[in-house]
Amino acid sequence: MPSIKIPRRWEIPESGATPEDVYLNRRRFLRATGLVGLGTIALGSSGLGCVAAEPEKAAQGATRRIVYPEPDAWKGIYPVKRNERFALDRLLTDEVVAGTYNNFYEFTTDKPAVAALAKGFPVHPWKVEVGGLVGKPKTFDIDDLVRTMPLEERLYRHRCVEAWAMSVPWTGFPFKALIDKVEPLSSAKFVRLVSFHKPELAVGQAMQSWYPWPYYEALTMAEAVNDLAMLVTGIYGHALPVQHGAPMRLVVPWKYGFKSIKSIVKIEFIESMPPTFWNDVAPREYLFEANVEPDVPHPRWSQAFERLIGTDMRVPTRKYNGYREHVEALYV
Ligand SMILES: Nc1nc2c(c(=O)[nH]1)N[C@H]1C(S)=C(S)[C@@H](COP(=O)(O)O)O[C@H]1N2
Ligand SMILES: [Mo]
Repeated sequence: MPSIKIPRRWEIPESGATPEDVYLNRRRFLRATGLVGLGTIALGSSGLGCVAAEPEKAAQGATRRIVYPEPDAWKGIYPVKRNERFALDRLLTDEVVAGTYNNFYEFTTDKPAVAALAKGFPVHPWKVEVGGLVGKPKTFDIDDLVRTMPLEERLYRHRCVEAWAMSVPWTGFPFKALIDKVEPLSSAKFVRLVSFHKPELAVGQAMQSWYPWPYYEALTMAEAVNDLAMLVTGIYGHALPVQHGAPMRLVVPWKYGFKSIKSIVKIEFIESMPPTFWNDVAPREYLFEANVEPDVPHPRWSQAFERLIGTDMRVPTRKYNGYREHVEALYV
């Protein structure tokens, strides 16, 4: 079991924020904690109550625009060529819909509020430590990864265990390309991935201290080197916005979304099956394997159908999320 760290302090992410961002973050924070009423009273008594309607409009505007990180080092990288082998049988999800409906508990459990709370979270510079049972452990700089790895765009379905789904154009490279660089030993049977731990900047990590931060996930080696498993650095022809897991996240589209860990800082090759975040939090509900299985209900809801976000459509869920031919050999 990973050690449970108690955050020492928390604050609303303000580094590099404009006054409007700060205001927005406070409102989001108040809403996320159910303190909106109190906040309104406080604002009213300090004489700011009279402008309450305007910032609410600003808040809406701010969440309708997706903020893509654009450090100089990534200039000219996106968009990249699409790999037509990964086609979709359904429409792409609207970019703003996907970017304003996020699961990223480090910021908040309130999906529409993640983008605003994540805005300004520093994703550059960023390092990813890759080690464990490998011949060539190495700490990679994200700038080197996006410059040297074979980036391609793929259209993938995404199925959250909560029974909503989307289809998005990810940009990234096969996980296998990174694995090959570090030369895993034959004793490596699993690969474990870890997200950042910054409760001073990620208010959800600070406030929800009962979760075993940082977020951690894992795959078997065979899953990690599967053709579909991607390390993703971009979406919709841009660098990943923070809410989607900047600067680099995993995408394993035949598994429930919680396996696709965001904002990775560490990748470790190990011998035996490690614990994973959601399996530790609720072992009856979230399994290590977590393959999309329409016939296996969650203890509290059916997994037979999924809601396509941004539409009124409810469609049948497919085994392995429609990727049977790519992955079924892994599970015989
Ligand atoms: N670090 C981290 N990674 C995470 C999560 C999270 O809360 N923290 N949520 C997961 C879940 S449940 C889903 S459905 C997807 C959502 O990705 P999206 O916001 O890009 O759609 O991210 C996954 N990766
Ligand atoms: Mo999810």
